[in-house]
Amino acid sequence: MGMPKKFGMFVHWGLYALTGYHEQVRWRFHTPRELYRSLMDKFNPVDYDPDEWVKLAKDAGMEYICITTKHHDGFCMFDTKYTDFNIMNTPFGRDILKELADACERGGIALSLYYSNPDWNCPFGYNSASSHQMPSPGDEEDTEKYRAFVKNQLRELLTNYGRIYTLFWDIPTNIADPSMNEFVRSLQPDILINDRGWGDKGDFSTPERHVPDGTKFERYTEACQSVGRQSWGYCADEDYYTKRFLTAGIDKIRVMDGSYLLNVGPMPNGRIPKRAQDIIRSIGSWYNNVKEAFDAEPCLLLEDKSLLTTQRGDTLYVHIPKPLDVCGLTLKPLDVMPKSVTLLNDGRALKYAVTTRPEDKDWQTHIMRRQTLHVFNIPAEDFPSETLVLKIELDNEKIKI
Ligand code: FHN
Repeated sequence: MGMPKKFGMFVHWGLYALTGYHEQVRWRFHTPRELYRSLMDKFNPVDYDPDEWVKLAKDAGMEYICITTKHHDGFCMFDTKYTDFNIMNTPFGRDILKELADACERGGIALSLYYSNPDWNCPFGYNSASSHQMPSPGDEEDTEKYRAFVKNQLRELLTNYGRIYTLFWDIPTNIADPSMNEFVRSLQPDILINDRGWGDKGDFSTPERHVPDGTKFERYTEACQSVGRQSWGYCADEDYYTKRFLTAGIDKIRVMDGSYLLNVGPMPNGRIPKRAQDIIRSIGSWYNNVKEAFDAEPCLLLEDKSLLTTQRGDTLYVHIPKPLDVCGLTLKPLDVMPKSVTLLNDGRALKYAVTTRPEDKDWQTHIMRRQTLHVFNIPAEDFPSETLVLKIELDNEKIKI
């Protein structure tokens, strides 16, 4: 049984968007802290419209939005009393997170929070036990003081913005402190917490930018990926992934009963890049057409290992992540005559038969080998860039192999 919400939109947004390069731009360019902080004076996303973000996500079949409240650079996209390095001290001067939380409430979509353990702005945030650190001259490692700082910010985040679905800690601290997640749960008892916090494996695993092998996840799992390869934050020259690549990954994660968090990086003006919006809409159209195939158990391993299958009662779903070279498919060793075969990608009915194909005839003995279910005229060329999913309805047959 997977996580309650299956598909979400990840949002990496902060001062780094101004550079159009990468969310870790400060680290990559070794930018001194004060110079980077001066970006605050330029951040004024006047076109920010969280209702537009919520609509984009909901129309795509997404059930939650997870936003970076604070990335490694330490800049806070929310009104916090514990550092001046926050959105209220920019020309924009409004609480981005509060406006998103309100839009999520209006739109009936859940809100999740990303919080970075590394904090490059905090003079006592350096953690020699972890990665992604960027101390500045004069900083002093003080884990106790930083832990208190984090708890103070968590209290703000988990008190002031309504119900929070998940907490996405980022970059494990490698410091074992169960009190941190206990503190989180004391403020939001129903929250789900990931495995990147303070020495705690949390409620769910977080494979990132890859699809694990296997047939079904053994624990709650939220896989995350971005619409582009270069960056999670806004990148002006992004290498966007193809629809085929993204739908194949989403399909496999969802077949394994994982959830999928697909990321966009909004621009400095607050709008999600058009290309990213187009990808979310296109992926969403596919997802809405095929998602019933994920409300099913992974099952039946067909001889063709490139095909995935899921089953719910008398309904079998065949997932075809790779491009078809031919428009027919023999589903060995399936030899059950179905009531119907449908292509979920557009709902059309497909011709099928249980038949012996020429390659199944033993020409020496002319003995027909086993009959199998064959599906004809699959319109593979009408869907060159998305994972195809067949829905096969059987007659009170439980598929057993
Ligand atoms: O270093 C970060 C990275 O910038 C991005 O936020 C990803 C998203 O999960 N997390 C870390 C890399 O694993």
